[in-house]
Amino acid sequence: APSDPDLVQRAAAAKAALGERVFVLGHHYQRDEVVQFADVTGDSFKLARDAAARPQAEYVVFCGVHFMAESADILTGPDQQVVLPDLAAGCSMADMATAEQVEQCWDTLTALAERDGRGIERVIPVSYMNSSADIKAFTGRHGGTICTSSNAERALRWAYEQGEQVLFLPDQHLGRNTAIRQLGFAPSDCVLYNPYKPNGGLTDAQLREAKLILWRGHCSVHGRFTEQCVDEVRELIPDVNVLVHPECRHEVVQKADYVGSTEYIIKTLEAAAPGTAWAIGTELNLVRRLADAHPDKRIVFLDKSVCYCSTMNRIDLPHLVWTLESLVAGKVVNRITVDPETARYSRLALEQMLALP
Ligand code: CIZ
Ligand code: SF4
Repeated sequence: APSDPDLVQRAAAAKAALGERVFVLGHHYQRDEVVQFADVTGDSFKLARDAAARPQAEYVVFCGVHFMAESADILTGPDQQVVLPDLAAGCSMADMATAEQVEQCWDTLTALAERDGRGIERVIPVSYMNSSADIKAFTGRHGGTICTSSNAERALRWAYEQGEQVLFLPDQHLGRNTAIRQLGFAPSDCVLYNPYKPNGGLTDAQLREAKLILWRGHCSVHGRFTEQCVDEVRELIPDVNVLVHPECRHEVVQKADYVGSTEYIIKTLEAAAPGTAWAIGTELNLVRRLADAHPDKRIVFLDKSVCYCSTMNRIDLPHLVWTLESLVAGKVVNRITVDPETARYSRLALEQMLALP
């Protein structure tokens, strides 16, 4: 639906009044009505870095979800205030690993290592960018690294140089897909740790022998694509190229032609020849925008049902207008802050990612 012209005009006026004092970041999964006001767009990692690249901006308005705004707060200067236009914009995947659950898992692994007469240092945490600041800090405290969907292979290879076993949080699919497709692991090298069961629902032997312990988290958007979606689109468009994000389930990734991060998906479509057909397995706002940007290619969504990220979509034009107008009035609403201790250890894990070979 077209945006309300009155709200468009108010957002533009408020943004103009703030000038260089505000920097608006827009994630690729945001609505068009919001993205039109973004100074930069990107995936979660690119936006966190871009936020830090504009130190003169007093206010960083993060049109994305909560964990992304936390990362921006961690990486920006002390005088910059990060604002999330709707505090209910969380991430169901990030919420699947709470600090308490992860500490309990670590206690379980520590106790097992002690019983075996081995150190817990053999276990290296690797956490996906899509996690809370608490989980990033946990990762930094225990000598691990953060990863994104672009560098998960490098992060895992690095981790196996530091230790023998990896605890991968919170997206089981990114962990499994990377280990099997890029590191050549067998499915049996991986176990799934269920935080709602004692010992993760695993035996001591399973926990001890697994090369990779996958946290039982997933993305509710990417997790919806099925093998049937791939079969159906291939039947409908025989020469279609199926391109999916590695947050999709392993069976779907195995059936796809290309697999990669948000930035990879964007670049692949830019480089694709005119007249080619593509079915994309990622969030729908992005797929629609890509289809509009490439009218010379046939770009379809890999599912027949609608598949937005509902929490991303909570950031809409009315929330953006309210946020910007509040800032004009000198009132900072919905500020996201990470406490200094958490920020310090999170930064360690993020810096480790940046130092990956
Ligand atoms: O699924 C997501 O939320 C992704 C891929 C985010 C990001 O920007 O990395
Ligand atoms: Fe979280 Fe998935 Fe939404 Fe990304 S698309 S913010 S991982 S729920």
